[in-house]
Amino acid sequence: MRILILGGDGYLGWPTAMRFSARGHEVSVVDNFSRRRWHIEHSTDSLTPIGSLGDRIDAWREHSGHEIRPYVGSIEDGEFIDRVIAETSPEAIVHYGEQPSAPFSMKSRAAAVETQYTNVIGTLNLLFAMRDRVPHCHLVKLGTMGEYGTPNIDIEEGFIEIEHKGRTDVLPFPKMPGSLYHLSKVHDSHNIHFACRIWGLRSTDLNQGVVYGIETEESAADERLITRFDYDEYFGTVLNRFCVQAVIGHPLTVYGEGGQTRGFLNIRDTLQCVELAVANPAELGEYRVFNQFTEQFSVAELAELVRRSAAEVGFEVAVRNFPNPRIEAESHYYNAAHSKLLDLGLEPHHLGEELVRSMLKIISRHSDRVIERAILPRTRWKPGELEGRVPSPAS
Ligand code: NAD
Ligand code: USQ
Repeated sequence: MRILILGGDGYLGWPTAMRFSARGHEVSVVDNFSRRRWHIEHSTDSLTPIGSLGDRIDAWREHSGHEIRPYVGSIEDGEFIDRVIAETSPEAIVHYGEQPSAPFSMKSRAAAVETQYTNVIGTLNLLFAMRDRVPHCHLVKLGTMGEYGTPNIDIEEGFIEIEHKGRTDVLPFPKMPGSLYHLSKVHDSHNIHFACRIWGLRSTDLNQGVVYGIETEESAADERLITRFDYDEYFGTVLNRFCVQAVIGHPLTVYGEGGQTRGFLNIRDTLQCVELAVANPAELGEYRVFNQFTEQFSVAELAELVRRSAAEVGFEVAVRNFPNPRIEAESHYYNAAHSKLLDLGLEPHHLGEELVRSMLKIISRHSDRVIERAILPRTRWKPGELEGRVPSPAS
């Protein structure tokens, strides 16, 4: 198949590009390197030393004999994305090309506007290019479990049957996201659903949980193919952060009570899920939603797992409850359906001590690159709320 990957220089996009390329698909990637730019702006960096996109593509060609075609530019530029779609004529588009961080989206007006502009307008540009150039193409869009928030009822996969005053209908599941980033994904979902209903496009919205892990089959084969791995306040996800903290002897930063429960999955399963979605496309005019995670954990459970696993290999790890910089429920009901990808054949890699120890091992190899100043949270959901309670980065 001709597959276009948006955000192909990112944490998930690069391993996905290699995976499809390894399977013999014709792969093109789009990226504007904004993730690299955001790191430069914050004086932070990926833990893993990643090469430029061009260097990684060269290394992949040398390693596999396969070509990946790069397009450098922003999906916010409608003319650019239209040209790329016309030139590559994709049968499937995997869309990772967005600003993915909740804290980044809450740090300032400028960052919130950039997040919503990149995510919402970028995706809208894409939908128009698809309508005009490749109306049969299947859009596999990365959404997020955080679109739903933490309602006090079971979370369904995208839609819910509602009975109201004696009548019933199947309607989009109510959304109550907890950050302006997560909200941008809700706006995207509405626009994509609209494009399927009105223009007859087809799409799978993958409401993904929090991803952890470093290696995938392809990236493990050659150091030059490693993906980025972030641990800073903005771009590190919780388990990845805890593993880095464990290695450098920083107390694990549990925000608040630690009862916040989310769906999680291994980066290897992200690739499996995306492959399954591409291999089993939605029908023309269909907008479907898969909840993409394999297990639920609370933040406190993850901290305990990391502490236990690290202790076995000689790391003394303290777990500390920090005042929560976010506004979120710290103890709540959470039960989310996630059977659709399993029905398509997903075979989950479950999280356990062995996996955590393998992450600690890789992190240890790069521990001299850790920028400790980037770990403690500075962004508050409600400025002033925690004044004097969130420790300063230096403390
Ligand atoms: P990432 O930042 O590593 O990857 C996104 C890539 O898109 C980056 O390389 C960035 O430079 C690029 N990009 C951003 N704006 C762009 C634009 N306007 N034009 C072209 N390229 C642009 O993030 P990730 O962790 O790989 O996440 C990928 C996607 O998956 C995101 O949409 C994110 O919201 C979603 N997601 C991630 C997770 C997770 O835990 N990592 C969980 C759920 C959903
Ligand atoms: N948390 C801590 N300590 C930390 C970091 C986070 O307790 O050091 C807590 C947060 O308060 C939150 C939970 O851990 O309750 C998850 O936080 P996170 O930063 O790992 O994840 P989140 O902000 O939700 O965002 C990440 C990705 C995003 C994706 C989302 C999936 O960055 O791209 O959409 O996970 S989900 O959470 O299912 O919405």
